[in-house]
Amino acid sequence: MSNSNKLQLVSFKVCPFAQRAAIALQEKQVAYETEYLMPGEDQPDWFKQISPLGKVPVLVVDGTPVFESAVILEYLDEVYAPQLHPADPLAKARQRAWMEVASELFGKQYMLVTAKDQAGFETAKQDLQAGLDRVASALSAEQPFFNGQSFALVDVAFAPLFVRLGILEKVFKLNFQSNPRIKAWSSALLGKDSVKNSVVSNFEEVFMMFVKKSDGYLVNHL
Ligand SMILES: N[C@@H](CCC(=O)N[C@@H](CS)C(=O)NCC(=O)O)C(=O)O
Repeated sequence: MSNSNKLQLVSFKVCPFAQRAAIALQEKQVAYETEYLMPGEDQPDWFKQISPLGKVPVLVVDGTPVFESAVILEYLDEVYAPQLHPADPLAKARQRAWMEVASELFGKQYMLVTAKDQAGFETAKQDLQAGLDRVASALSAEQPFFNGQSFALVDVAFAPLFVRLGILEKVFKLNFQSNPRIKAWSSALLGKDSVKNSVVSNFEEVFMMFVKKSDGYLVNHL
């Protein structure tokens, strides 16, 4: 175990997968540098060499690249305290599985923003709501986090979704949080310093620029 690795996070400012890594680093109070690339551009050769799938995030640990956000989270959780995954293998397996659901919902949220027509927008909205309803049924009855009182890696995985939904709800008068348990979870996640400090200070502006640039049904009709 080493706490003195030099860490560099390669990221896009709007990427929810990259935000996960930043939240875990913040939560564990680990020093790191962030290198922001621009989405949709031909990326530099050094990035192509360290990212086999051509995607962010990549966490470079003393020169060794680690890619895929869930893998990065698990690496950070093994090396840096506090441990955020449950120790019990079954509880851990279950939460890893729900982290995959979060990734799926990032995709639905992306489709909500980028859908070009009403049908695509409505489908994405329904899929997102249905997904949130499924997640609600998996949450602990005890509030506020996924497991109740303790903030876990599964909460890290979902938090970027709620950051973006919060902005979309405010700007476009949408409502994805009619379920009180989801609402309490979302509020608790958005209130955490690690979540607030995991994005650039003008994140809402940056995210809304991405929404406008997407030129979808959402920005043109709502
Ligand atoms: N499964 C990957 C997904 C990462 C991903 O989709 N990243 C997007 C940005 S949010 C990306 O880099 N896409 C390539 C591009 O836009 O050029 C993970 O969990 O890290």
